[in-house]
Amino acid sequence: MEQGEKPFKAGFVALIGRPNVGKSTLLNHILGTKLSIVSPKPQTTRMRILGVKHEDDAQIIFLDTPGIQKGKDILTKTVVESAVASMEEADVIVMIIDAEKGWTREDELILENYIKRLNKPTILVINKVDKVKKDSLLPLIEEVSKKYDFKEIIPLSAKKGENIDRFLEVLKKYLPPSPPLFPEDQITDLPLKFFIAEIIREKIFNNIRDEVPYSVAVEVESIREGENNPNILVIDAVIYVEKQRHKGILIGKKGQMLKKIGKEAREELEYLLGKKVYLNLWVKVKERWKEDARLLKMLGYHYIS
Ligand SMILES: Nc1nc2c(ncn2[C@@H]2O[C@H](COP(=O)(O)OP(=O)(O)OP(=O)(O)O)[C@@H](O)[C@H]2O)c(=O)[nH]1
Ligand SMILES: [Mg+2]
Repeated sequence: MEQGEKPFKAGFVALIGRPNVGKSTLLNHILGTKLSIVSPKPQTTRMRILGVKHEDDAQIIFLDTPGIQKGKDILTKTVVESAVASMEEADVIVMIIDAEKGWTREDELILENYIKRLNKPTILVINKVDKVKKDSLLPLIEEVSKKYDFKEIIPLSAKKGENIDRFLEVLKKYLPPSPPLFPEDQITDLPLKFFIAEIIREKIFNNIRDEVPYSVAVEVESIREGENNPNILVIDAVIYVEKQRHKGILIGKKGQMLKKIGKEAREELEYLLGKKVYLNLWVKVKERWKEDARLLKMLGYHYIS
């Protein structure tokens, strides 16, 4: 390092907030690729998703987390636990709220139960500013600034990409000086089979209404190269549902729904992986899979206390 040059910085940044505020959308926008799945429904993300933003002067390691919520089943406890573990691991916490919804009771609980206790540098992001009039922002900024000693309050739009450059510049201020922690060409630690399972789950979230997506877990059983052709990936995956009637809805009339989900997942995987994909999907009923600790672990939902 030459004299006067700023030191390289690297550190972990946890994206925290209640479900549906746009945490995963923000991560994807920053990385410029789809890494974490997104849907209009709450409780989409179920595991911590690590994404590395490589800059000339810093490495920002984001931890996208499941929305914090109350729930009694082991799955819900496990996913919230993974958000808490990410906060504990982080150098900086980014709490995200929704500009349109304002400061809600759930936001208050996250602040009281987690952020205040951890007492780490915390930045507040007001997301979805594209959905509100600019003059409604000032009162909200004033309101939230009284809640806690946030290091910064940054309004942005994860979807439209507004004000994200400034957000990244601000974040860097709070990262510790450190050499890079990940190799230059690595953007995640998510194993391919979990990534594929997530893309399939996203298509289910985006195609099926009501409670069915919450009844679903996806397990990729095998990924292999095509015989005589390494540019083909053959993927076998099982979709678990809790109830027989969920299976019927998922498969749809004459198998149309499962076909549509399979097609959308295959097309996106081909685009993201740059390979031709054969995707074989099976649907199985497994009652109470959300309570099955062994299966949860196999599905990548780890933090069981
Ligand atoms: N208009 C608008 N919509 C947004 C913005 N950011 C996210 N959304 C939408 O909000 C919904 C939820 O986004 P996600 O990124 O899945 O939210 P999340 O916080 O990761 O949700 P969980 O994983 O369930 O905790 C999706 O329909 C997004 O398209 C934004 O800046 N503006
Ligand atoms: Mg998410």
